[in-house]
Amino acid sequence: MRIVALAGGIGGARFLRGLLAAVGPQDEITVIGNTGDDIHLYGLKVCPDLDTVMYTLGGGIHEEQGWGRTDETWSIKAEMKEYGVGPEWFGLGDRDFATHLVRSQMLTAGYSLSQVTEALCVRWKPGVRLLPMSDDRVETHVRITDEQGTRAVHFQEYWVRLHAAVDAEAIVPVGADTAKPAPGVLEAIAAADVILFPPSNPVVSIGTILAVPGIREAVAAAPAPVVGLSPIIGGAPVRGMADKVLAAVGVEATAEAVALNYGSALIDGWLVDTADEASVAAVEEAGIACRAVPLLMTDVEATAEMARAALALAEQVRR
Ligand code: FO1
Repeated sequence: MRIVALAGGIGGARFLRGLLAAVGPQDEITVIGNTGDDIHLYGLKVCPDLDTVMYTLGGGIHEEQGWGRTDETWSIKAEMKEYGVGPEWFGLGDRDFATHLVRSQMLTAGYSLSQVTEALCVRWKPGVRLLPMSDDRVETHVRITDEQGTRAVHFQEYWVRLHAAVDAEAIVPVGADTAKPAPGVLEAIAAADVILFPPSNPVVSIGTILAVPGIREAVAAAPAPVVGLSPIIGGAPVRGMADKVLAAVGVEATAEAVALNYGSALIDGWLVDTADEASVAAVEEAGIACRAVPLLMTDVEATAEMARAALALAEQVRR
């Protein structure tokens, strides 16, 4: 079976680990990763979501944190601080730095981000084909108003420095309108037997991937069933601050509202947590097959069970 999954960072990566545990060696998984969170720091290109997927599936992730490398050290960051060079609020460890150095060196030499990602994955062997959504630069910016007035900040500044404590007034994936899907993205979607939306952020992760012209259209037109898993349980994000960015696009932070926002033109099936069983009927009324199952990714086996439920629902709704 050919499975395509659109994925953001931590939630997407953890779901993919369960998916890998649920499928067999004959199944092929292609992951289309969000690159709207990418940030340029110290002259280096940092791709947090691609790296989180790569490290998580490759066994190099810092498990508790969910991002960055295990057994990390922080000498470079400390040295930068001595030079008065920030940002101090973004944690790039020494081991992680090596990834950004290799990536940036290859990009400078003329390789595309997809080629670089493939090269990095030779080391990490994530067990999936990891494609960036686009080789073109896309950067999510968030419009906020604070004591400095109304301004746009990079998504990482909003998320990490400001902890999403200020209301997001608008989310803009800068560059997405002219970005092209990376090589292989549209082909993988068209050839998929199943397309999954993991419980990633529907606005700044899945939403950004879908904002690349051609990707949303390809998913909607794909012959494969499309099944999503709710990142919202009981009216709150399972982790992260998805409610903040949902408010910016006028979507309530409920499992039902997120499903309806994707809409039946895009998704055929939707999994909500058992805590949200009451929303199943409303989602089904909107033309989306819906089931309530446990959606807490407490460990790999519980996550694999979620993946099995998503694949089972895909079979039931096969177009
Ligand atoms: N998240 C944090 O909360 N604080 C950090 O300092 C931080 C650094 C960081 C460095 C590399 C990387 O790949 C991810 C990093 N993240 C950090 C996670 C990241 O900000 C977000 O969780 C994702 O971009 C959202 O998917």
